Amino acid sequence: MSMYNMLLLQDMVGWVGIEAGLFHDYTMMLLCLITVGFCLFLYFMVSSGAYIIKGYSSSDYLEFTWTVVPAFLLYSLGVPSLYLMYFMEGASKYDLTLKVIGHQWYWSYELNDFNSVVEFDSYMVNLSDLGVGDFRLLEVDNVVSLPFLSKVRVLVSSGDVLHAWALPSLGLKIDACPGRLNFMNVSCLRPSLVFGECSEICGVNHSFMPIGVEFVSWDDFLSCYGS
Ligand SMILES: [Cu+2]
Repeated sequence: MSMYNMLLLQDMVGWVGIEAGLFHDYTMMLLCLITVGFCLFLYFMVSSGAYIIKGYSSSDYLEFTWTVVPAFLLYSLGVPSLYLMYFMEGASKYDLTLKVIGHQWYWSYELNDFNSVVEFDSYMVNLSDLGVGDFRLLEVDNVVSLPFLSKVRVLVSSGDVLHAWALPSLGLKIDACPGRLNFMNVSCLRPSLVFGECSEICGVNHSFMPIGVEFVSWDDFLSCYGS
């Protein structure tokens, strides 16, 4: 989870998050190289006194370079970006479906793969009810349990206004729009408890509708919700 002194992304627990983290690092590396390279170029140009534009008019070599180099840089960003986009589409077969409905200001969840429908609401735990070691503004009364190392399809919608269901440590975020069903794949690599928050300003208590998901083994998952 994110801490107050963190500068970069959280430790990722899912493939999409890991790939997104790698892409982030790669992009930052390119940006730093370009910035440092450009600053060095400017420095040497200015310090050598060769910065007079006149000397560079109609330079085929220069025009070729400033076309090819940015094109190559954009290409090297675009290819992994497209790869990541299709990677996030994920599998077309699922082990499980979780329905998430955003409300002002709580989340309700539904699992339909069992004999009877499992439905529950998830509210934030009030500050006065927090125990020692609990996370302020992140703890919820009903955590969603999902099996790890499995493909979970999450269907997201809203009962009132726009919300967004986000789990930063999985690299996932999806809008919850009223009258529309969005879906994404959630897959976690190891047992973990992940937190998220509503990521679309949805009203006065927008900051107080956190998301809590725990990834457990199939046995624990089935014993939690029944077979
Ligand atoms: Cu919201």
